[in-house]
Amino acid sequence: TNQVAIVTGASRGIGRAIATLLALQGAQVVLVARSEDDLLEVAHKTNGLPVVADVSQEADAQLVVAEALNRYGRLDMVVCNAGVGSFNLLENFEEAEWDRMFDVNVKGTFLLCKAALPHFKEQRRGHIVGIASDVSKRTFAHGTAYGASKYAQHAVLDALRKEVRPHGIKVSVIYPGLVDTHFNDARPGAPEKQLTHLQPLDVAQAVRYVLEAPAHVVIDELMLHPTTQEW
Ligand code: NJP
Repeated sequence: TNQVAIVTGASRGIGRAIATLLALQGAQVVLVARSEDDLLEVAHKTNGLPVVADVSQEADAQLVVAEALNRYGRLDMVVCNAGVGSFNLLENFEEAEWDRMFDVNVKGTFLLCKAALPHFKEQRRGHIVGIASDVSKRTFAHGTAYGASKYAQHAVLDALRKEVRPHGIKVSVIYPGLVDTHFNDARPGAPEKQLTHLQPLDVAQAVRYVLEAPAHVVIDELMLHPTTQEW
C-alpha cells in the first residue's frame, strides 16, 4: 500500500524495527528522532523521510506532521514510540530526570497526537499506535518515575480512544515486556538476551498486526512478554 506512517524514536531499537517493517510492507515512513546520523542511516534503508525533532517540543511535533503532509500529501498513522527510562530509588532521582521521562513519554505522546488529530478528523480516518509498557499496568521497585510516566502515557491514549472513536479514528496501544534495545543505556545484541528479552522485531510484528485489522475492527490493547519474564 502507499500508506504514510510517522514513527517516533525511529533511530534505533523498537522504533527502527517498526519503521523498517512498515517500509517493507510498502508504507512511506516519516522517521523521527534527535540523532541525525542514525536517522539518515534508517532513512537510507527504508527510503523514508528523516525529520530531526524532539517529540517533547510542540513546534517539533507540529513540524513532523507538516513535513509528512508536504512530502506525501497524506497521513494514515502515527506510532508514538519514542521513550526514555532510568531506574533508581525515589530518593535518589534528580528532578530533571523525572521531568525528562514525563516530557518524552507523556508529553511527547500528547503532542504528536494533538498535531495529527486535525488531519485525521478531517479525513474521518487515522490510526494512532502507542508503545507503552507492561509497567503501564503494574508497579515495581526503582520504577517510580518510569512507571508513573508509562501509566500516564497509557491513560492519555486510553482516554483519547474514547474521544476519537466517534470520528472514525483508531487508537491501539502495545504493552511490551523486556525488549533488547538501547533502552536505559543498555547494549543490545547479547546472545543470552535472546532468551530473556523480546527482540525489536517481535514488537514491530505486534504493531503490524494491529495496523492490519480490517476497517471495522480496532485492537485496543496488545500485551506481549518474553516467555521467561516472571514479573
Ligand atoms: O529504546 P531505545 P526502545 N525526541 O533507547 C528516541 C518502550 N519500552 O526502543 O532522539 C525524539 O533503543 C531515541 O532517539 P534519539 C519505551 O518506553 C521499552 O526500547 O536519537 N525521539 C530512540 O530512537 C519506549 O517508549 C522496553 O535519542 C526521542 C528511541 O526514542 C519504546 O519502548 C520495555 C526522544 C529510544 O530507543 C522504545 O524504546 C517496555 C526525543 N525527545 C517499553 N527521546 C524495553 N526496551 O525493555 C528519545 O516495556 N527518543
